[in-house]
Amino acid sequence: MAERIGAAALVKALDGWQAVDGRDAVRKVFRFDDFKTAFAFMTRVALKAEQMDHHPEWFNVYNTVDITLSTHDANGVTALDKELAEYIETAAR
Ligand code: H2B
Repeated sequence: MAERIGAAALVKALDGWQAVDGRDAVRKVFRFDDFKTAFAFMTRVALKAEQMDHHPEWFNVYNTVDITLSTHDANGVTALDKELAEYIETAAR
């Protein structure tokens, strides 16, 4: 099982991610031009998540994708969340 690195380590390493209150998780809200662009982004992230067997908690309304990352098996933020967050940053550009 992946070791916990904690939300603070990921927040320090990556732009715009914030620690979630009350649990060891990180969150960032992404906004796109429209639904089509947001959903294309989600598709890229979904394929990566399947490859990793590591999945985001996310909520989409039109052009906004609200993403929370945590490793449920570890009950906190691990290197898997960092790897997925790094991918998400490249996929959002
Ligand atoms: N995603 C996340 N974020 N954390 C997990 O612990 C996790 C997962 N575990 N995706 C995987 C799937 C597990 O539930 C399955 C059974 O492999």
